[in-house]
Amino acid sequence: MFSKVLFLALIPSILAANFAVSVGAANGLTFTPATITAAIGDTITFTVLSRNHSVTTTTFSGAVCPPPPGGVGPNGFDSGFLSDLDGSEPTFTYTVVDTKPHFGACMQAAGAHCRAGMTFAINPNSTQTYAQFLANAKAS
Ligand SMILES: *[C@@H]1O[C@H](CO)[C@@H](O)[C@H](O)[C@H]1NC(C)=O
Ligand SMILES: *[C@@H]1O[C@H](CO)[C@@H](O)[C@H](O)[C@H]1NC(C)=O
Ligand SMILES: [Cu+2]
Repeated sequence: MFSKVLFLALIPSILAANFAVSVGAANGLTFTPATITAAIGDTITFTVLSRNHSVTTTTFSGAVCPPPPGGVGPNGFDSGFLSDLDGSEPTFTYTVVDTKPHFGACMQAAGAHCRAGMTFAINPNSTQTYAQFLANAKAS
C-alpha cells in the first residue's frame, strides 16, 4: 500500500523532461534551441554563456521588443538580467504549467538584442509559429 502510494507520487518526476537552452552561446544573440516543445511539469533550464541577458516572455505580435519587466502572461516569466560578464554562467529554470504558446526574448539594450533575433518560443503552434514571431520581433 505505502509503496504503491510512493510509486504513484514519483511518476511525475520520472516522466518530466528537462530541456537545456543556451543563452548567448559563442557570444551570439541567440537562444539555442530557439523552440522547445514541452509538457506540463517539464522544466527548461536557460544557461547564460556570454554577456548579460534576460529570459523574458513577451507578446506574439505588436510591441514584441523589448519584453516588459516581469514578462507577458498569463503564466509569463522573467529571469531578470543574468550576467556572465564574470564567467559565472548563471541559470534560470522555468517549470512548464500549460501547453499554450509562450514567446520570449532578451530585454537587454532597450530591445536591441530582441530585434536582432534573440528570441525563443515554447510550444509554438501552426497559427503562432516561431518564424512569424521572429519576423514580428525584428519589425517591432
Ligand atoms: C546587466 O544589464 C542590466 C541592464 O542593462 C544592468 O542594469 C546591469 O547592471 C547589468 N549587470 C552587470 C553585471 O553588468
Ligand atoms: C495557437 O495558440 C493560440 C494562442 O493560445 C490560439 O489562439 C490558437 O487557436 C492556436 N492555434 C492552434 C492551431 O491550435
Ligand atoms: Cu541579450
